[in-house]
Amino acid sequence: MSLDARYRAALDTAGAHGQAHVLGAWERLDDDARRTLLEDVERVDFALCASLIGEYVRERPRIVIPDRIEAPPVLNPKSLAMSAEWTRAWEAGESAIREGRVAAFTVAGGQGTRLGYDGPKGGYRVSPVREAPLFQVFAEGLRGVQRRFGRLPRWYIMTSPGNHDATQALFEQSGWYGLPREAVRFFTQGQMPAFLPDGQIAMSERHRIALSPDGHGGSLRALRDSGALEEMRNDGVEQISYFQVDNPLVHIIDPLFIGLHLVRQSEMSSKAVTKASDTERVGNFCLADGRLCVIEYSDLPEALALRKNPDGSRTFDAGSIAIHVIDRAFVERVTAPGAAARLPWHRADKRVAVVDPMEAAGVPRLADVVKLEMFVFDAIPLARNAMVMYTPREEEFSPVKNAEGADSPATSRRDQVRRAARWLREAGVRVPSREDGEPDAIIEISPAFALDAADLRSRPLPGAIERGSRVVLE
Ligand code: UD2
Repeated sequence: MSLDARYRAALDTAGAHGQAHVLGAWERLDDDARRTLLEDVERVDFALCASLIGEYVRERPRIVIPDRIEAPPVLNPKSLAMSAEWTRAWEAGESAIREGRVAAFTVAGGQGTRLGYDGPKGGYRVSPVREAPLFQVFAEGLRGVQRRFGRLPRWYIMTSPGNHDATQALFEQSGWYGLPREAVRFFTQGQMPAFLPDGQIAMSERHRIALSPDGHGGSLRALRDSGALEEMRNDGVEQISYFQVDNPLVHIIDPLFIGLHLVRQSEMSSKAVTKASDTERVGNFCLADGRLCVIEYSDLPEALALRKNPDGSRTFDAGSIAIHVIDRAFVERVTAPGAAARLPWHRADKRVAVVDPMEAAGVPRLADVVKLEMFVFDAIPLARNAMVMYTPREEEFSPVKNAEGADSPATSRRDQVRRAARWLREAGVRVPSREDGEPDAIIEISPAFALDAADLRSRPLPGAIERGSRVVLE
């Protein structure tokens, strides 16, 4: 189609939804800028925007907390140890992995602004000795799965238009982090425009719509739109092992978790940690009107966050760490055209530089805008038999989110070393301690070498770690 025909079609659609201003600078743009603008405009679902503006932009959506809200049942896998269900779950999980019915899935489309790192977060060098990037740690986890179960799971990675090329370049430059090229599949998530308070779509430049990723909840429809779901179905993938790009401790494919998901016939299962504080910045598992759901920390009323049980323990104590097993068929169901249940949107208020495309000068000014995102955990209440199980924080959760303080590179490296020391001690290796109790060595265990403490016991190990040394088991 010619540029002019595309322009007329775009103007028709945008105009029909009261957003013709997005093309307001057309006459003042050269052809390159026109092409870029059309690409942006063609990415916008104007009908969807129109349906959301009233509810989420002009009005501030009311966060409705149901009257009947309770702590959910959270499975503690330790309490099942050696039971018949435990044995069945192990068998079911291991066979699913061996038979190639499980794919790994990383959501890596976020903008990672808090860490202050320039580039896709998966390229961040996170490991304590080798300084391996997050993507490498996950790739080694997949190789560990292959070593232990005889099958290399396919790895799906969701990027966003803003970091897609840079992410793919990281893989190319690193030789696909040691994986066969065909084991890794990328796809790009959708975007949503930011809105001015009156509902007008905001422009970041006169030829650019202020677009940002539509949240990790957008991963479900991106799985569908990209063809990944169909590919999974053709390849016999039934379960998707979902995790975020920022947590190097994640057990990317966990046979027991997958097995419990299967024996309990859950469509979407989640891992939780005991919260570190009443108001820790993680989602809270709740039972709302009898259905399992997650309420984000920012939406949970303080009274509920602080609520205690008669014995003094915290009522809402199960924090979401964004690790899930999701049935491929469930994603197909909730993303089917015309599906009855859809994920809600969440509003975030930001202050960003915008331009008025109708003004000849197009000088940027700071403005309040509304961004809309979907969260993947909002799919939990739509799932049959949704299940949540505890995992020890020190075993599986130490994300890199902030440059300093909590959830920073320093705390994540510390936790990687602590876990490595614990696994080694459990395997009978002597690990020296400092006076403050921390391991007196910097130790790194590649997930290719061992996936967990039990796996480590079957590997060739030294008798002791030397005080003050730097050790890598890979
Ligand atoms: C998320 C959860 C929080 C808790 C915590 C655990 C939300 C709203 N909160 O908090 O409950 O589980 O993680 O670490 O989810 N991403 C995309 N596309 C997007 C937005 C995000 O792929 O459009 C990815 C991003 O690359 C990252 C992950 O989602 O891997 C989490 O994003 P975040 O850092 O915005 O979430 P956070 O830390 O606020």
